[in-house]
Parts: sequence; structure tokens; C-alpha cells
Amino acid sequence: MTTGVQDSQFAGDGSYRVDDTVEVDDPVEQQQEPVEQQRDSIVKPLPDEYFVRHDTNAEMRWDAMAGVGYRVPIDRFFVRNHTRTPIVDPETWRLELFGAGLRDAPTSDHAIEFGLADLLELPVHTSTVTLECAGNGRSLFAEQQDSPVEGTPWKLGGVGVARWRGARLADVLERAGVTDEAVEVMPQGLDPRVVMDGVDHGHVRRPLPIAKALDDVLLAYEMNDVPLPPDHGGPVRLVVPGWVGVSWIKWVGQIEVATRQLFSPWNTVMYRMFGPSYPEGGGDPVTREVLKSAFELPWNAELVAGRTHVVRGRSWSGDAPVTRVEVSTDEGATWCPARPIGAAEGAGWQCWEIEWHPVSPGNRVLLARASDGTGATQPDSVPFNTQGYLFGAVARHPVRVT
Ligand SMILES: Nc1nc2c(c(=O)[nH]1)N[C@H]1C(S)=C(S)[C@@H](COP(=O)(O)O)O[C@H]1N2
Ligand SMILES: [Mo]
Repeated sequence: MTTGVQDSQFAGDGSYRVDDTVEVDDPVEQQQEPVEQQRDSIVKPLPDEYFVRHDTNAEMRWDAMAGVGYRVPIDRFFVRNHTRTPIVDPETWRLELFGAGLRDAPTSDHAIEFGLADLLELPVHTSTVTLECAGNGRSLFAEQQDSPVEGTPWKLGGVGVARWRGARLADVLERAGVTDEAVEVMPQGLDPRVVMDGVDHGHVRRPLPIAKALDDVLLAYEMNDVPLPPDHGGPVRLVVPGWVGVSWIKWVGQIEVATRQLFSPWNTVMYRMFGPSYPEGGGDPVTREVLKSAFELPWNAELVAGRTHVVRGRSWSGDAPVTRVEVSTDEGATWCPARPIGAAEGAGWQCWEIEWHPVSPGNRVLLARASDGTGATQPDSVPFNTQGYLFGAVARHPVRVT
């Protein structure tokens, strides 16, 4: 293997076994290997005021975005790791491309390689895009619809907007010799293999149709104007505008280019819609994100009665720009238009605010309902799916008026 990755095995119970010897020059560091073995699944600091931990993942607290600018700073951007953040050396990192959809059909043993320096020579593309986990809002299936589902119990903080910079995947595919016969690409991560309930699913990978791959997908090496940090896929990850987070493969190490449809656990048994409202045997794999809104308030925020509060929030959609947001403070009996704050940047969210003057103390619920350019509006409820994806219903945000 040409890439400097520390390989380790996810034990499934949240612990890790490091298989390869960790290469260190300093003998003192070598003695500390047991500490390295116990390293957290996430590298960056996760202060309680910014994050809620869920196993190998870290959810952004929405109140940590109050008064913060348009983009989510890296120090509070959510992290979703199937296993753990690998430390990949940008100097030795290589992207390997192979498959029947490339000229002369190179096999993985004779893959076409790109280093970071090669990517940096390609035309630079920058875009502001929302990244969201397909399971964002999952806990609300139980909380609001009385239909609990398994999986990471995100509230609404499995989302963020950043400015991504990199090369177009299309430019890399063209230089690698993509042919008209190519149907799908399968990017794969360099993080440890995913073992769940004793089943080895292999490395994180998920197919993308060639039309999307050649359209607006980036191989990003910068996030918010700094080199892509380890937890977010450094040195290079995919940016797949409008599509669920799982297609944004981090630490991408190889891409198969195929002349047929491809499958992986991430588009067959996971990240697919299962349940009574979907076809038997499973519905379509999850692709685009749905319309959602969140308030920049903690759950059960305390607000003083008899005063006017400026309450802010943000709305986003994987389909089209947000065109309108309404807020209700009376259980949906009446709705008031929210005031937009600035315009959305690129494929990022729309920020907005309302003024609220709660008269008397008590437990209350805030509702925000967005519409987007396709004419869609957030519904009151969404059909249940067993893995709890795409919770796009209006969220009931509890607050305490004191
Ligand atoms: N290689 C790899 N890529 C990955 C993942 C992963 O575990 N391994 N998680 C995916 C999921 S489910 C999401 S939601 C996003 C999260 O990106 P972030 O951690 O930068 O917020 O990365 C995606 N890319
Ligand atoms: Mo995700």
C-alpha cells in the first residue's frame, strides 16, 4: 500500500485494535503506543458547549451557531465516522483509479494514480455547500411520531455549511481516460474496514452515477480556506452537492469506474428506504437531501416572559434554494413569515429571524416551516422508514418560558 494510513480494526463495541505497527521515529513515542490504541475516534477537540457525542460521532449543538457567521467553523462542524479518523499523510496519499469504464480498462493492480500535487495542478473550484447526514433528525421519529428507529440519535445538528475547494472529479476522470461506456463510479475511503454485528462490510464506499460524478462533484482538499482537517476527510474527500453525507466519501483512496451498476452495503442494506410505505425488499437508495429547518437554540432553551426575543434559525434543501420560511409559536394555529438574513451562498442554507414576545411562563414549542424552489414545503409528518433517514417534517422545538 502506497498510502501512509494507520490501519486499525473497529471492534464493533466502540473499541479499536490497531493491526499495523504505528510507524514512529521517536522511541519515546513508541512506548506510548497503548495510548495511541485508545485514541478517540475523532481527533479534534469536542468541547461540551459545541458538541454532543454519539459513539464515534459528534453532533453540532445548534446554539453554538448563535451569533456565528454564515459558515460553520471547523471547531464546531459535526463529525460522522463509521469507525475512526485515520491520519493520512498528504505527501504519500494517492488516489487510484481503475475499472472497465476507463480507457484500456486498468485493473486495481495497475491503477492510474494521482497525488495531491497532481490535484493541485488542475483547475481550482470553490463552492459553499451544505453537508448533512441522511440520519439527521432521526431521534424525532421517536420524539414526534412515536415510531422509534435504530441508529445514531441525531437531533438536528448532523448538518453544516462550509466552503469547499478542490478539483472537479470530472477533470480527474477525464485525465484518467473515462469512456462513454462508464455507468457508475465507486469512491472508497482509507479509514478502517467497518465490522458490524460480526459482519465485515469492508471499507466505506458508495456508488455514484456517472452523470452526477461528471456534473458538480469535487475532490476537495480545503475546507473553510484551510487544508481539509483529518476528521473531515483530509487530505482529500468528495463533495457531492445536494446528496446525503454518506456519498461524500472522506479520505478517498480509490475510485472504481464501472460500465455497470455497482453495489455496496451503503446503497443496499444501509442508506436505503425500508418500511411499510416503501416497496417490498426496500425502496431506492437515499440520494438527495430534503428540506429542513432548525433554530439556533438548545433543546428546552429558557426564554424570559414579557420580553421581545430575536430568535434565529436556518433552513436548507438538497433540491433548490429556500424561498420562504414561516414560524409558529402557537402549535401551528398561526404562521408568521420569518425575516431572511442576507442571501444563501451557493448551495448553503438560508438564515432567518423572527421576533417573539412570549407573554406568560410555561412550556412551549417553536415550529419553523420552509419552502424551496421546487414548490416543496415541510410537511407536519413524514412516513416512517426503519433506519430513520430524511426526517424532513417540521421539527417541534421545545422551549421553556420562565
Ligand atoms: N471514508 C468515509 N467517508 C465518510 C464516512 C465514513 O465513515 N468514512 N462517513 C460518511 C457520512 S455517513 C457522513 S454524514 C459524512 C460526514 O462528514 P463529516 O464528518 O465531515 O461531517 O461523511 C461521509 N463520508
Ligand atoms: Mo451520514
